[in-house]
Amino acid sequence: MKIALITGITGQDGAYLTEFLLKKGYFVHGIKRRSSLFNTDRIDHLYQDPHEQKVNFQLHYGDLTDSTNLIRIIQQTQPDEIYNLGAMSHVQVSFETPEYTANADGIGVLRILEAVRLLGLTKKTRIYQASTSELYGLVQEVPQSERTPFYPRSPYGVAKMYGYWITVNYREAYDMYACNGILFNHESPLRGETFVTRKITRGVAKIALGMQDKLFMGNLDAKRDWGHAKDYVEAMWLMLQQDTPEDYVIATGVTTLVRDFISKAFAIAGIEVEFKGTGVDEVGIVKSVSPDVIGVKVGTEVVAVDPRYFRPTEVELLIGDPAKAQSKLGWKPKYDLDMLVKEMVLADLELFQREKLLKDAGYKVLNQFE
Ligand code: NDP
Ligand code: GDR
Repeated sequence: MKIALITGITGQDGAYLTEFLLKKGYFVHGIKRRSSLFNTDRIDHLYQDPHEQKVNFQLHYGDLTDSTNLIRIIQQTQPDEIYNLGAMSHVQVSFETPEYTANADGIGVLRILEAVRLLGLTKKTRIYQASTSELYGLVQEVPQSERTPFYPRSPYGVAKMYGYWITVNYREAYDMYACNGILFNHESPLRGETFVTRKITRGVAKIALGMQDKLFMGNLDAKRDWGHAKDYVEAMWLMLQQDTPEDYVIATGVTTLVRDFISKAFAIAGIEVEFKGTGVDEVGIVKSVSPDVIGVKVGTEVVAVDPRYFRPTEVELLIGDPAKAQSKLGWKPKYDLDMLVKEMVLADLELFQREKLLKDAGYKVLNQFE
């Protein structure tokens, strides 16, 4: 039985990758952070009682900023594959917490590589590093490939650039099997609520159900190459199954404006929105509504711009060239953007329909401080 160790197991990709590896027959170890509330929602359905026999999934407390604990966990688990997905992954938040981001997202990668080297596991353990299209930052060329120069535009991107190069350096210096997956944006119903796609699909669902009036957005002109996380975790695994370790771009090759993602999401909920105005004065107005939508009326303003969500330096355009992954890994995404948006909007409609039903039935969470 192969053994995998996943950092960032409680995140979006960690959840999909765990499910994928368990199906392949792996024993999966995951590192979760201690938090004051439960933070394992995304993987609770995979939980196995450690008192049972035949357990093949186990969580360990840890943090990428603590090498002592990484060395101990790697020593205890002796993984064949490490997937380093843990990171402070929000670009805008990295402007607020730049030093922490550098520590977790940059030096954290070094800690993993060094732990494997110090423990004498360089020939046994293969390492996947979660690199990112944010490395490209300010546009140098399109589409962006493995050969495109980097120009990161945020503390997150800069920290990830260190992670990228230290992975390449350890591969070359110590002959380690270590790969960078340069993944473009990938989303799902499990996406964190403050990333743009999930913020939109949650907002659209609430607006359609009459639970929210408006969606306040940042830069509507940004363009992203969006794929589905389920497809992308398969690419991570494929990278670690090759004869030689290499770096790969994982993307769909299609780019879309934030504004168009919003229109698509509203359309799934039965609401046609048209955009008017420019810059901070741009708004999205309801043009038509299908008869079963109760929450909105034609002519209502449902999208507005709030400059609070603008970034000090923005990445305007991302579009990836997945040719190498297609030819060498045989990787091909199963989802396109329309399938992704539909899955996300329907999942959020279901989520908030349940919440609304409870509220309408008079259910109220008791607040001990009231
Ligand atoms: P999420 O934000 O959903 O998950 C991040 C995970 O990292 C969470 O489990 C989080 O724990 C954990 N984490 C955060 N800080 C630390 C730390 N100091 N020590 C240990 N664990 C930590 O991200 P995604 O699943 O979307 O992304 C996975 C990885 O891929 C990240 O490294 C991200 O930067 C990278 N990436 C993501 C892309 C995307 O579009 N999704 C594209 C390209 C790269 P907790 O749950 O406790 O917060
Ligand atoms: P990104 O994702 O920065 O590409 O990083 P995000 O979804 O946060 O932003 C995408 C684009 O949308 C614009 N935008 C907004 N973004 C957010 N979050 N909220 C808004 O209200 C809003 N309005 C417009 C942003 O300015 C940006 O241009 C993600 C993360 O998962 C990283 O960890 C990963 O490395 C990259 O994708 C690839």
